[in-house]
Amino acid sequence: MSLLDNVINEISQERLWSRHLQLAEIGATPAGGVNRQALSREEITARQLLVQWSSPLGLIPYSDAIGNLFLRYPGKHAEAEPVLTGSHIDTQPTGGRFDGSFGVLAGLEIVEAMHGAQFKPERSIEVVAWTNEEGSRFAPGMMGSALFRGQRDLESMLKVEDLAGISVRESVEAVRAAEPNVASRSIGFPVAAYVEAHIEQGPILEMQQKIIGVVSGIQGKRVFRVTVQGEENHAGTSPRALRKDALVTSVDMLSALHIAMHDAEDIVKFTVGFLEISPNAPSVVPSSVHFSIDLRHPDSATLNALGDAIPGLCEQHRGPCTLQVKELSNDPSLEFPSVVRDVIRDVAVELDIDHMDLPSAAGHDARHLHYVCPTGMIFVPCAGGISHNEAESCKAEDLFNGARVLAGTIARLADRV
Ligand code: HGY
Ligand code: MN
Ligand code: MN
Repeated sequence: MSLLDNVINEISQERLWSRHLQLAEIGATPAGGVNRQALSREEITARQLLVQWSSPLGLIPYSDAIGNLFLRYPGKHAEAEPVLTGSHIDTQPTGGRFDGSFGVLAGLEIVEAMHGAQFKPERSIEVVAWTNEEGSRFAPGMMGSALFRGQRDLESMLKVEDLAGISVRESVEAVRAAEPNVASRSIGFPVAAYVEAHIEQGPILEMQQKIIGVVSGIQGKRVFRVTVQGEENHAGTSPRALRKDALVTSVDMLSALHIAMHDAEDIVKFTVGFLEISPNAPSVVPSSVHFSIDLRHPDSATLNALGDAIPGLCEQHRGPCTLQVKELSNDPSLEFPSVVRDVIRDVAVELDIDHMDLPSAAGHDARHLHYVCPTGMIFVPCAGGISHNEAESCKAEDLFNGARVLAGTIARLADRV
């Protein structure tokens, strides 16, 4: 047996599964999901558990100024750029047990297997949990990986606040204060390769009865935040002609947007998932509405054209209100390089695991790492393709096979110098 076989044989389905269940207890919801939002008290507890699991393996923990957490498994050449693998452990408020967590726990599992097989790669391997992938508590999402890439400015991200007025800055400070044993490092460093394992969050693998998805790329996404400002008034006394009802205006705007973004083929994905009315009182004419727009399309030119139309459409339908349309992120579609996809596919073939190539309709931190180093992704199925839902569910055996393919892929990439 080769050393690589020894590593793959050390992957434990039972350990990997039980860690998913243990991690899911932190922020567990009554409906069986997880609410562990970015930089929350729950995420602090989850990070401590990761560090605790990694310490018997001799992994060295680091975090940076946005709170990205790295667990380093040293290779033979300390000075060589490391290979990174991981994902995120923050969730949507009604998130599932596997979105993000699988990539981080699979990363931990493969270094545990390497440690067990006494496999020391040429390059160091780092398991990473990126900060605020979901972008639910603090927008925009993928804050940690975007900053790592150098796409955003740290100061402006630290100023972002949640709905309660708590800033990213004070939240990161709380996270890092709770981790006195985690060394500090600066944001962004050279990386040899990045591979992220993730649940598909869509139905294709399950429908095709495949276990591994070799991800070809990620579809483009633009995110907007719209503010409609009207005027608070009395629900019984104010005449319609004098009202500046921010909700009536928003409903009209949303209807126009919905019609404009509709395509018969169902390729355009247009979602308004967040809407906040103020003062949100039954007998008060709403004075302001904030809503989000999540727009996705695999063709960057189409995404650009549709996204560029949004401010004008909103303006046409603003009625008596004032309007602010702010674009929070604009990421084009991308294709991962064959140099990583080929390794993933080769490993799946060698392990005799059913696989297929497919694009990612969801966004991932791998989007940003793509601009740092050769990057790829490994998908495993989830039941019914359901995700961003407390009912999200996966089979232990699929996670196990995903980790086996990840182990082979990372071991190979980390042995290239
Ligand atoms: O919505 C997204 O695709 C991101 O992964 N949260
Ligand atoms: Mn995710
Ligand atoms: Mn998600």
